[in-house]
Amino acid sequence: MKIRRYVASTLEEAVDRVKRDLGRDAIILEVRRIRAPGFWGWLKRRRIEVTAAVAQPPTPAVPLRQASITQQVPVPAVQRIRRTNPLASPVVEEELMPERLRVPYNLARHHTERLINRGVEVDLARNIVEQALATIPAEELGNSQALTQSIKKVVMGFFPPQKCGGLTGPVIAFVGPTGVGKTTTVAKLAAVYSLQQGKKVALITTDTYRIAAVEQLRRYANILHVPLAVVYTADDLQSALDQYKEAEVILVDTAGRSPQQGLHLAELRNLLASIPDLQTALVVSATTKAEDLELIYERFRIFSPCQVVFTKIDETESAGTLLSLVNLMQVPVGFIANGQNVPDDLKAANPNLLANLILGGANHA
Ligand SMILES: Nc1nc2c(ncn2[C@@H]2O[C@H](COP(=O)(O)OP(=O)(O)OP(=O)(O)O)[C@@H](O)[C@H]2O)c(=O)[nH]1
Ligand SMILES: [Mg+2]
Repeated sequence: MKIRRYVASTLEEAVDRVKRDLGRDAIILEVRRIRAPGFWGWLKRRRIEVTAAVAQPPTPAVPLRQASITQQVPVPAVQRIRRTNPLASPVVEEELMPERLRVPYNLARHHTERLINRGVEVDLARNIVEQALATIPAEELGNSQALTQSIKKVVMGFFPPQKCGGLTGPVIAFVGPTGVGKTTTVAKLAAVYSLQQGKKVALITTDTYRIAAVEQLRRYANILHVPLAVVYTADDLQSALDQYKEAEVILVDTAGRSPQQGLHLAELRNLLASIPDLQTALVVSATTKAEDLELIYERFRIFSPCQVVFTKIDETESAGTLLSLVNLMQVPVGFIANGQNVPDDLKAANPNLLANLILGGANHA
């Protein structure tokens, strides 16, 4: 009898290889979920190990009955696999795992699952926990608190330092997908700069596509007693900048564009490119699905944003998507918005605040 071992990512793949290699008469002796050896192996993706056997071609010296094992087990391959398949059983893992690794493994798995539940992508979550474990001394590997603290440090390290010294101006444009809260954020920041910091503030809007959009910003401008210019063309923009040259901070609101509207985005980029010393902030809602982030990043990177503003933090329990975007763009988070109230629901971001948001507060064990 020829006995062979096959390791593959899926059961189907392993069985295919058995069939190709040993033929259709092969029988499956055992199916196991395995991991790479050592502690790190337990944190990696599991593989499937299939042990299969096939009878050697009969020789005259061996009676045919003994040589043909498949004849003794006339069961279709799939059924045989089901019978011996322990894939659904976590008991196998427990049995296979060395005793000393059981507690740290379960702890690492718990923390990884928690990150995933909070919106962190699977691979990123694994990566964070692996990095966190790497900084913990061996004797502390089973200590949940040590792992919690280490995870927080790793998450904090994901936020790059400020590139443009914060959103200080003189001119700051806010770009981003539709309805994420650009205009509301402009109003909140206008209040912070003018009321709290006593700066001379002016507003410009390029969002002339909807009358209501101009009206929305005009209401805030009137309440705050700051001037507002509505610009339609590059010339309008130039005259508004000339008109507001005494202002310390000029906030520019733009029309929301879906990431699909590449052409409109290019037009907007060309318009904004005429502004000297412009800082651009990308406004993204924390409720954005992880799979949409990549497109947002691809389309809005043409603006070279120097900061991200995360809005609608109050609307989600899983702010982990924030980490994916920052990881993708390598752009610092300047502010987070956690509600509709102008100006109260806006906070300056820092790595500690962001890590708590992602991990679910200080007690995230
Ligand atoms: N819950 C919550 N709602 C917010 C937040 N920021 C803005 N909003 C609300 O989201 C809605 C859209 O806000 P806007 O500021 O008009 O969004 P926008 O990005 O300017 O939209 P467009 O100009 O149409 O692309 C409004 O109802 C805001 O009150 C926030 O942080 N949390
Ligand atoms: Mg708007």
